[in-house]
Amino acid sequence: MTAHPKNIDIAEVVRHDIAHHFHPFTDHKAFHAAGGPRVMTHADGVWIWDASGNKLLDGMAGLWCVNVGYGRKELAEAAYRQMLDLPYYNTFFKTTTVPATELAAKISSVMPERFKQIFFTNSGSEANDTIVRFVRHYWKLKGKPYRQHFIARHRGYHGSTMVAANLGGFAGMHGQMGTPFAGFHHVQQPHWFDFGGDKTPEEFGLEAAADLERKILEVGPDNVAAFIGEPIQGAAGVIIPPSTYWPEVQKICRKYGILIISDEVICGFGRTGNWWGFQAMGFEPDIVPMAKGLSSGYLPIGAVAIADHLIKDFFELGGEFYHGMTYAGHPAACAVALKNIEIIQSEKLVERAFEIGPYFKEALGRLKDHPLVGEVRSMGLIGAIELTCNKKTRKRFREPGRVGTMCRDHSFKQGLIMRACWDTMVLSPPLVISKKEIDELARFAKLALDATLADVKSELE
Ligand code: PXG
Repeated sequence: MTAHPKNIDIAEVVRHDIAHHFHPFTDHKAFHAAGGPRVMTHADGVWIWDASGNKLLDGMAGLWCVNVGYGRKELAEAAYRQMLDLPYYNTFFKTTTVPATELAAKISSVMPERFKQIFFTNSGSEANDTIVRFVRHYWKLKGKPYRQHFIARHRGYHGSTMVAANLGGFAGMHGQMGTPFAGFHHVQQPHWFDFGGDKTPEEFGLEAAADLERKILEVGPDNVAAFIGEPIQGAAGVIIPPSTYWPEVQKICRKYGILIISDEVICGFGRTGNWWGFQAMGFEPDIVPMAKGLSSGYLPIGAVAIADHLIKDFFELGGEFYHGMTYAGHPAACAVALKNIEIIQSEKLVERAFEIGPYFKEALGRLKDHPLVGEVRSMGLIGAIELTCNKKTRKRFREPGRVGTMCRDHSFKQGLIMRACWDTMVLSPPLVISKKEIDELARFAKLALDATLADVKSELE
């Protein structure tokens, strides 16, 4: 597969895009000044083509989501068949559809025993909104209406709806959305590279967890409803916490009776070489939001899994839960997600990510000696390359994000889609990536680093 078979008038698409398309997370002035969008047209496996015929290795699986890779006919067929049978029906008012019910059962079957009930949404953001609604009502039912506060991490990412952005710890998002909601708090992220100083990663992991306890005591232990965290923070730059962090967080939450929410929107469905990130990190959550890898991005869908001990009281005492979206449990999205999980199971993609993880780590490890690289880290098929102007002290370049963006742009030119989270280069390829493709990925990344080095050599210390 090379150029797209259809004849596309790229110039016209770009013109229309600039004239009419308001993009998410985009500085439009700069974007338009740079000539508008790169138009993606088709993809297969780990490869994606743009309208000019450039072939790129998609090191980000779209936006951390195309776990089974591109070009899966079975998923297109599942949507097609379901749309002919029943394109839409709701799951309100005591009705269901076959795919919605089958998918709920399937998700439950790949989770620990206690997760039997699944609530459907259309995205990860909606999943996290749902959780805040659920948890606040839950604590009222339990006779503790004061447990309303949520604690999350600085630079945690939990979505872009108002509530999800409040849970998230992105100062830029908070700054634009008006007064942040009361009751959302943020604590130290377990990012040793930036904040660990002279401590060992293990010491720093405990220190980051201690910041959670400090915040709990500040808010008042009885006022805290839940702690939410991504097992590995994705959008913050693939922050893999030190081994001491999550077990300590769990201990602290249990000590004060605080619920644990494991945001599995990126880590779920095999990304870390385990079905769930909480299994990789060794903790046991009460609530699990998921999206992305649930359908490998082929159709939009999200979900929330809730443990039995919460569900029991909620169903018994809660009455009607006044919450739900028109497209919750959309039949076509559910049919695709169901088939997607079947593919993950039949092709053993979780086990595959686990087995190929060390090869990915070794390939990234070859970049460690590069003058720009302060650290590389990975787990399963998610990884990061930290850029620094001083390898010894781990100092960052001036103007966060400037050098990362350069590196990302060079990476595109070399044929690799690698994303920059400020000055951390991140990778999260489809779980079907082969060893040969991992070698290519590392080779392209090295070329991108070399080209970036040529631009910033004078700034190295
Ligand atoms: N939780 C996590 C951990 C996420 O990564 C969401 C929730 C929200 O999901 P939806 O489906 O509402 O987008 C996400 C989404 C980036 C980037 O720049 C990451 C996400 C979304 C957009 C951009 O890395 N993650």
